Amino acid sequence: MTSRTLVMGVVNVTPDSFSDGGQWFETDVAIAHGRTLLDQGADIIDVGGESTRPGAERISEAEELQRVMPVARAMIDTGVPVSVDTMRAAVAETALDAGVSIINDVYGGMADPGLAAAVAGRDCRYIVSHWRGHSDVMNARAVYTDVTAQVRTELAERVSELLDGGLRPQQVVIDPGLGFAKNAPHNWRLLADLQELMHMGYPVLIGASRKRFLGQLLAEAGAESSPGFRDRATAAVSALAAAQGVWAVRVHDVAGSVDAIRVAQAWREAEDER
Ligand code: PMM
Repeated sequence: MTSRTLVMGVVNVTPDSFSDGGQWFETDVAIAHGRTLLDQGADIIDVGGESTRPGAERISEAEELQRVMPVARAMIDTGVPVSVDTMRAAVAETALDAGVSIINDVYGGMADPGLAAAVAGRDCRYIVSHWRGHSDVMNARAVYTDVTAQVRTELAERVSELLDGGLRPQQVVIDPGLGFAKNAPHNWRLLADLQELMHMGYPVLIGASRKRFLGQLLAEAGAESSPGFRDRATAAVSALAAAQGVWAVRVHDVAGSVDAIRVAQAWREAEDER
């Protein structure tokens, strides 16, 4: 039987994320939100303390730990696999010591060269995203002649450097980094070419949830398009990505994607029975 796509539910402990900014900033509220996502069927909880929003200010390591660790610990206590969204080696190490099973680095190890060493030798997965620069420069770097080929090549180079740094292939998950140095046509092209990423031989994670390219699609159709109205479009991406066999989707609204993936899974299983 084909394995089901996993749902990674997002808990952003930040005052300023674009999609859910500030809503879960208090520790207790963040923990309660994580439990709600679990009740809704999340397979993994992703805890992040630093916003990747364009123009977002960097926070200190101490502040990041203070935001992330209490929530990560509470989630680990529930027994669910926990992922920590960080670009800092020191945060990754503290998180791994506490029992986190996935380090989610949207910077693909490029923001902190110590990250590869921090995760190598540990019993964890490492999500390597395609990344071309911090939010202040990423729009200027959204220039490609063939986005899929270039993202593939750049991701392969990153992975190979990380493997040279001691990471094991079984730890690697790749992510095209939708919206990071990519405009809407780039994101759609990468989704349409998902099989080419899958052929790289690593599990693939897709993070489309509430992103601006979905807002643009809805706005063009005259529909409500602010981040809070992008969950149905996100669930549609989850269904289509699951139909392609991706390892996981990272979403804010878990319930919608859980149902979407149930549909995709039933459909795939019926195909397998042929
Ligand atoms: N997108 C955001 C944050 N973290 N992690 C991965 N692996 N992939 C993504 O696409 C991704 C991510 C965007 O920020 P948000 O949490 O505020 O939506």
